[in-house]
Amino acid sequence: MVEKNLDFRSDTVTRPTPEMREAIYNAVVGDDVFGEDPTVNELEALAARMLGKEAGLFVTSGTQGNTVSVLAQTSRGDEIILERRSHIYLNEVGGLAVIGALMSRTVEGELGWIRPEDIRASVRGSNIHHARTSLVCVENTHNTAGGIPLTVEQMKADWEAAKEHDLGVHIDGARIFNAAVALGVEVNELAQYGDTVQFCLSKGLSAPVGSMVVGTEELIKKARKYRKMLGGGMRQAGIIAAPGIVALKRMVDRLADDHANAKLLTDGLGRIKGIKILYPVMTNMVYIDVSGLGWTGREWVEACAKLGWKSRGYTPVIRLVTHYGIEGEDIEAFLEGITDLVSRI
Ligand code: TLP
Repeated sequence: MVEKNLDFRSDTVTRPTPEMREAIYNAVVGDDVFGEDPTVNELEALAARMLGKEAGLFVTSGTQGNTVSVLAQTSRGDEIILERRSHIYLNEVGGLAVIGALMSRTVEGELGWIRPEDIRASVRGSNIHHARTSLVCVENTHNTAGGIPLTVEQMKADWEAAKEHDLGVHIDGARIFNAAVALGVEVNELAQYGDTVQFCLSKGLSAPVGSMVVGTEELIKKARKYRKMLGGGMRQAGIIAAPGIVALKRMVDRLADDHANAKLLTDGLGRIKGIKILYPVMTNMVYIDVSGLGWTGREWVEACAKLGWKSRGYTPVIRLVTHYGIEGEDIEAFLEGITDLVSRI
């Protein structure tokens, strides 16, 4: 029986499954800073294998994973290319500048995809006045562009443009498994186009804590050192790595249910006059604009609360995320309730 979690705010709210809780209890642990935690080592090897990389690193969060990946591939004073609404640029507390002393060169993507010609056009030349361009960061799925999965072809095109200029590529793949499931491809087909890939265990995959970074032995060695610098040497971390192993073994295929529920939600909300669906819904995110109802974001949040749901909205544009703990019948009940509330405006 799945514990209900009627919360549209994010897939970060997912709670560990009973199997994860059992794995936590039974985890064999050691000191991970000495490389001696067998459970962490197993998780790192599993993640690397699944994504087709040489090595893996367990980190505390997506933000820490992105930060150590970027640091491993850049030097102070470099410029890096990012999509204008990427999470690394917008939502990671300016760590690039503060920790990496890096400059950001942002480009406008096409539904989150950085066009290869924009990579080529953004690379600095050898002019003595210019910073060195060293890295491109790609986000898949792209969160603020509607949870859109970038295709293998799109990833390949960006990779090729980057490599023409000897740039590194980092994939912020917080939800790369959602992308793979939605596209019907193996995750390593997407991951092959990143020198480093960060993905989250604690979002749709429902582990309570943590993310992974995967890449070459050399890059992971550097990233591990930066993780230590940032306070991410976690000692008996097998306790939190154990549910990550369950996440990778058991929770990937079910992401298709979250995507189906997002579609169900989209179809229902799309039938309500005054609610506008903002992006194609391909994974577990639905962005809507409720201003056509005459509602603010706050009024939407209050309406959801009346129905027993948590939602988040600072503006009339709302992101609804489906995840473990939300079933099709919950979405149907929500749609019935919200349709009724709207009809009484
Ligand atoms: N995203 C969170 C919030 O920070 C917005 C969410 O609710 O979606 N990359 C991407 C694409 C992300 O969406 C997130 C988290 C991260 C990185 C950072 O992960 P954490 O929160 O583990 O540091």
